[in-house]
Amino acid sequence: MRTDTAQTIRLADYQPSDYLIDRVDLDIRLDATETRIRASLSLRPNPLGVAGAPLILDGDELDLKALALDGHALPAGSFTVTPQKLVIASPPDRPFTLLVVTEIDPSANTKLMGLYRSGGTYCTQCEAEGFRRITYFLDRPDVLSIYTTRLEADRGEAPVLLGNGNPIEAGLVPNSNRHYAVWHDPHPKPSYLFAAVGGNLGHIGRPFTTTSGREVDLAIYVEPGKEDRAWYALDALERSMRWDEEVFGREYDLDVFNIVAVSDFNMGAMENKGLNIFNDKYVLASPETATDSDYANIEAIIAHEYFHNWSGNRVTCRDWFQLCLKEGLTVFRDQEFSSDQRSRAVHRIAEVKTLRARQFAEDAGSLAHPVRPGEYREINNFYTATVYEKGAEIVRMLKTLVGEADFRRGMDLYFERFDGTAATVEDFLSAFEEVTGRDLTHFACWYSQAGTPRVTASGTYDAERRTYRLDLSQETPPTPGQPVKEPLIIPVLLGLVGPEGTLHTRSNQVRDDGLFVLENAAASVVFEDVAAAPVPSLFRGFSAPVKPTLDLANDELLVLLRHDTDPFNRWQAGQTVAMRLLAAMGAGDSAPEDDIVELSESLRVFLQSEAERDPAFAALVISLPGESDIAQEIARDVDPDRVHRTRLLLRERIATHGLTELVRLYESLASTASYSPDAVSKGKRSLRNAALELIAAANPVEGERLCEAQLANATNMTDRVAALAVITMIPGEAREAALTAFGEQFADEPLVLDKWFGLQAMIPEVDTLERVRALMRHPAFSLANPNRTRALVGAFAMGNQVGFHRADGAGYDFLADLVLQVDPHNPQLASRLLTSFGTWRIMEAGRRAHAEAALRRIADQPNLSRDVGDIVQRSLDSTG
Ligand code: B3K
Ligand code: ZN
Repeated sequence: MRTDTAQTIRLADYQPSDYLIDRVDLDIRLDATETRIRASLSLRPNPLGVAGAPLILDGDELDLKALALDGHALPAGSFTVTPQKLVIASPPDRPFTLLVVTEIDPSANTKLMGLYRSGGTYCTQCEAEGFRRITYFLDRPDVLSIYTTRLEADRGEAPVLLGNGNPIEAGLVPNSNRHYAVWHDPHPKPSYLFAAVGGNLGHIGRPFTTTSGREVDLAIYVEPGKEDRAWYALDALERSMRWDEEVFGREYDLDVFNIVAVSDFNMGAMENKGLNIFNDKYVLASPETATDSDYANIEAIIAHEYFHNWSGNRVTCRDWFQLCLKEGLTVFRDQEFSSDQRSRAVHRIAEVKTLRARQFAEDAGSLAHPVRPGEYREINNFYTATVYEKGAEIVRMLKTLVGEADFRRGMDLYFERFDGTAATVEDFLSAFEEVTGRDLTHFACWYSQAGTPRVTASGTYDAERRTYRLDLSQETPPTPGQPVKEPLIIPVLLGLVGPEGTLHTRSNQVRDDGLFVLENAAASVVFEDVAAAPVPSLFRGFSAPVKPTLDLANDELLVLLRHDTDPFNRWQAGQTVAMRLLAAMGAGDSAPEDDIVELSESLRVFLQSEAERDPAFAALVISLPGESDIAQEIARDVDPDRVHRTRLLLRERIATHGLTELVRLYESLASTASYSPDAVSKGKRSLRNAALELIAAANPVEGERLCEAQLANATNMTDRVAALAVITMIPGEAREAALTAFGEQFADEPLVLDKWFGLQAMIPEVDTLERVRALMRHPAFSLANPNRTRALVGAFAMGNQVGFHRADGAGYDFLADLVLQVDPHNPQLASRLLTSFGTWRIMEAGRRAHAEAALRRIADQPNLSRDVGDIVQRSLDSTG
């Protein structure tokens, strides 16, 4: 493998920049193949840098056309330039202006980093290091500048021209068919937040008045003709703005806020100052084309990018090691927003499901890394579940520890003190240390230590003394590069449960709200006045991102399912029992017949009492853990075929046991009301569709009939996709007919077609690979479009355990070939797909050997991108 260009960057080596750039004046003449950029940079030596150091500007595939310092062309010999770097050996030791003229070809930019074209629209993506693909620059987040951007383009090709900040001027270019617009952003920002858009776009919008009376023009730009589908996103934006004012005291700070939706985008969305750019998947929605989860994602991502305006933009990151400072915090903020807009308990369960499926798997696999990594070769490979989701859990734990009021005071202090600066994790924690007087040094280990801690708990009841003692201990497994771990500060929200619900007991080690803090490797908590042997309910609301092991019997867990006052732990109890059965059945132990009946009966009784009270919650309780969750739980020598069969078997048993109730439920939840994406309506649909899945598991013939009827009568995409997903799991002609009909009906709807590709890729059958290969020849398939590639190939590799991990290794070979095919034109997309090998070491020996061979084959290729080279090397290196 050639990774010679892959130099390792280390947090410990951080040095401030030797130069600063106070102002950036850009003049960008948009052209399909020859876009010219004149960048006038107001530079000065950084008092914190090395005096007299050379000025080294970053570039990436750039072509320098002109260079002048304070208006004079630089003499040859005083600078060196390559597509990657512009070095001025001895710049002046006073403020000076550098004019840099570059030319780029946006149409040839298939990496979708820097300035590129999506459809006919010019757009940018600069995080993390895309600005250097536009002009030579100090492309690092601790160089903050005030930007003025003049955009010029053909009036017909790009009637809309958008930049960061506020529009200050626009007009026609005399004697031409071109026009221009000038944008000024008064807030200093790093280059990764720069954005520009030019295109023929439709828009919707309306004014928003902030709490202090600032009038802001909100607008969302989309492909002409799709304007109607942007209203939900606009509504979500307004709710986000109001919520951030009310809950965090954060107000918007420009006269306009623009969002642009584009169809070719490497990720979800980007928080560029005043000009968010979105994958259209997270903007466009109509009942006929988007599902309930699409609506929920749009709401969450619109909020996330908006919240970055403070957590990320006003206070940015000193270096990329601090990525969690903006991402973990902003995920926490968007999760809180969604919880307030919807059901907190249901949302928490959904968050934890995602965390376990993605982050716990990452933390247990070859690519495990701390929330704040100590080193990287390619920063784009660190936009991970660990940085985002575990990063958010750390903020949530901090809030639990310091309490609601001090958390808000700490946040206020953080925003106030570090406004307009590039900050660190230590800066963030210092704000909370100051308002609480606590030392958070030990707590900070959560940022530097990878791996999911295991907490083991066991309880002893003393009937004579009426006391209950809980013994807790913690251990974090070794991860790549970190063999030995420190004990962490773990907030445990807990209570004791009896047949009437939570018991009122006393313990001087437990805070009034039920918080016990585990600070050492082991500790005990003693409760007094405990009248009868209780069942402990630990980690309520999932108060820490750990894996608890409880020595509770199944019937004790089922007491929690019935009686706990904490909804998260009610759900968790059912999942734990199911997981135990699945693991035992999958390990080949004899099927624990009594336990299966006991769980099935508990779920049946649960449905009778809860289905009506909280359908969304009920839907979660009756759904079994997924195949990859089960594989994670087994954790070694996994045979995905066996996991799949086991899960089908348990699902069938549970469904058959409760079939009468399930059919009744399915019928009673039919609705004739017009579609609304609100949480209550969504909950009813999700329970009805969960019931449909179970009915089909117990009786596939009846399942097929119901799916066909639902497909024929559905008035919205949620019910349509749910029925298609269920029928797709039943082999036979009915599913092929349903798939064909759906594909034809939505041939002109790219976002719906993505769902169609994805459902087929996830058919849990060994020969799905052949289906995927055939679909790659479908006229609508294209490797150039990230959404389409992820919909088919990503869904197969990440969402199909049986197909991707098939025993002959053909799934691995397929993905390896595909990664090598995508890498030259879009390394970020290729490396993201490659992360699906992250858990290869938990597979049984045969699969493991095939996976390793496929990885080695990639590693042996010359000219791998840094992105793919880094992932493949870490996947092979680790001892995990
Ligand atoms: N900050 C961007 C992600 C950028 C990814 C660069 N590879 C979106 C977000 O997290 O809000
Ligand atoms: Zn973010």
